[in-house]
Amino acid sequence: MSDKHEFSANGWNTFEVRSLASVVHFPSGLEVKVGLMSPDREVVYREFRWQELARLGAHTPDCSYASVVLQVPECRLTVEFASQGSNLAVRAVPTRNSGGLVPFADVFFYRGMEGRITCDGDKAVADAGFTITSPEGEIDEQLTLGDAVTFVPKEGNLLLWVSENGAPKTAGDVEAFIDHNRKDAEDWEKRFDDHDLQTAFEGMWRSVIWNTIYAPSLGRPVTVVSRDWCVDGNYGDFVLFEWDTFFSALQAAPASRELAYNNVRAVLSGITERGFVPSIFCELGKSRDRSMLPVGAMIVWKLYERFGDKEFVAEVFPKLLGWHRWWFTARDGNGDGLLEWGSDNYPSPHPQWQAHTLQAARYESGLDNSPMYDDVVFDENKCTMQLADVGLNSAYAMDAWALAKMAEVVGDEKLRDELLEEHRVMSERINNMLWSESDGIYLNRYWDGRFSNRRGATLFYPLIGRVASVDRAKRIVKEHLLNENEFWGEHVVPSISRDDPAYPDQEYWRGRIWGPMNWLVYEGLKVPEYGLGDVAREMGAKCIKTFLLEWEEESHVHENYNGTTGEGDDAKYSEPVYFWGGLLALIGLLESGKMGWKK
Ligand SMILES: [Ca+2]
Ligand SMILES: [Ca+2]
Repeated sequence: MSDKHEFSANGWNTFEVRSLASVVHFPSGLEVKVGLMSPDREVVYREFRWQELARLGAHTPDCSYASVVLQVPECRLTVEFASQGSNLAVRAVPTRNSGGLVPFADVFFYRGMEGRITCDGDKAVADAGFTITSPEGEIDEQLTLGDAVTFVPKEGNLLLWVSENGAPKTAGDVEAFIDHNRKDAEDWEKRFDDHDLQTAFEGMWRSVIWNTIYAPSLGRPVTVVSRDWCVDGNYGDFVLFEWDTFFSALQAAPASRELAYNNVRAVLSGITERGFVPSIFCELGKSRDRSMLPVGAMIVWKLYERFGDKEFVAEVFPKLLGWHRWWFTARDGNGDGLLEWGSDNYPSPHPQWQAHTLQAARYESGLDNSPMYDDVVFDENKCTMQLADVGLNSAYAMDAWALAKMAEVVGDEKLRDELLEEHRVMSERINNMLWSESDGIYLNRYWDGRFSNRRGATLFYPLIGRVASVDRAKRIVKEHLLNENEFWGEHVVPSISRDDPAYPDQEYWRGRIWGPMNWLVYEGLKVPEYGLGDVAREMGAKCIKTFLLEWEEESHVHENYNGTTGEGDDAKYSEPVYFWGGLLALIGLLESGKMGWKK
């Protein structure tokens, strides 16, 4: 494990949510933002979002190097940032340039941060002792917006050099500095000899680090699902969905322990007064009415398996345990010992979020429009659905199991035994009440006793929850997961069975493939006692293939993928660079056995 380039909240990084072509220095707040202007120096582009993305380049956690290729109608623009300590070099190179556009750089202080920058001949000086120069460039006072200083090249490409009390450099020096850091970053990123695995690793990691932004209202950097969601959206300057954010930690872990920890800490900092991690935590507030699938303890356990860090387990354990204990105070509406999804009667900070409705309870499931909940009644008095959910109950059992492992790590054997007993009791209930012998699978069950026949991939969660007996696990996998009329196929695992009437919708949780769901199914196959390693291997290979289709073609890491074709862009609701599509890559990489992760 290399921590040569370990992530830090301080230093230069691509933390500015408003543009992919910018870097900010913390704690000073100095920012450099690259834009494009016309040959007669009219600004044409000042910010770049996912829509302008052509290729996400290499990016070390500490931003010793980061590059991105952008595409606008007139040209392609390659932007590179290289840093070492407080020093920063920037290079922006347009190609295929039909409009003759010229790159420029605004240098200013990040919104809300104190700082002054002034021109001094052909250089600029900024608070905190920074000197900014552009070898073979000049300052253009006409272009400048507000308190910025704007640098333009005299001809050709833009080069910029920022240093703390440092001397200006020649163009050759700056280019050599950038080239050196690029080579070093490529060496750092190189993990696999196999081309497909290496490419998948790059996509998985880059989708995380490029979605890591600084949120002024949170006062720290954090990985958000998709950075564009935090620009003028419904959430404010950051948004942390519960399971998404824990998964961002899992996905960051192969490249950066500190970013993984940072994201776990950030999501846990949103815990509500009642002790649960809210479904939504953002600048506008929290969803105090609801939580989401409890994956936190299992993911922290996975981080422990990778890093062996007892201190971190001890740090987060009390919060995870408190959240675990909230579920039965609020989500067993009919008192039968099984949990239902729900939403309490708390005001919603945003009209789109809803609260105390069936839709809000569906949001708690994380599976917003899953056909599994099409015919369910929301019980307003109990604040839950009138349906016991296999996925939720199995995740609760998984949570108890993972917390028991953590209790052992922190040396509390009594608590460990209590949690193991809780896991046993919960498993017994699920086995007694949610198993359908005639169907050979666990099924969601209405309060009136009927089984629901809407089959989602959550019905495989009794494996990762270690709820299923070996016989039942093998039977579910053989008869359902590997059944091509239901869940198996070229691309796996569809969120709803292929023979469900809603599968052809291919819209969101109506049939599409999702990284987090796949990881929960995959890890179930890896439970040693089940002996399903062959199926896991096949699944790993399929996941890599699906992931590479979009990543290699368009640098896309999709929110979700078509269950039949593996496409990402064919649906209205599938963000193009939403990090957790990278969990498909992670599954294949874990399966390769070359990831440095204890199994
Ligand atoms: Ca119940
Ligand atoms: Ca595509």
